[in-house]
Amino acid sequence: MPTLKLRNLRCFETEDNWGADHAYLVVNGRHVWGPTRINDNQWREVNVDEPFTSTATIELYEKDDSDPDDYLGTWVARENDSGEQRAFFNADDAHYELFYEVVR
Ligand SMILES: [Ca+2]
Ligand SMILES: [Ca+2]
Ligand SMILES: [Ca+2]
Repeated sequence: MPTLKLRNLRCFETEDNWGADHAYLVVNGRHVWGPTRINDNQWREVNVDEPFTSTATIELYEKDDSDPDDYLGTWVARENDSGEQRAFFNADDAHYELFYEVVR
């Protein structure tokens, strides 16, 4: 079974207008990482391994306390992705990149 190895998350622009975002990741419907504070031009280690079959749907969200969490985008990783890959999340005027690898 292939394994999705999530390496690190880079934030170029947060969703929140004031202060840091609280980013979290969901893979195939499962909450796998975060929420973790991250601000513009920062990065965070993720280091999550998630086995999957065929495709893995990665979603990034931003947690808010006083209103619903914000959806920042979806990236689909595939079984035959080879080498280091970069996923982009650009919804809601945010800009994040996630480095990952698929190991078979
Ligand atoms: Ca927000
Ligand atoms: Ca927030
Ligand atoms: Ca919100």
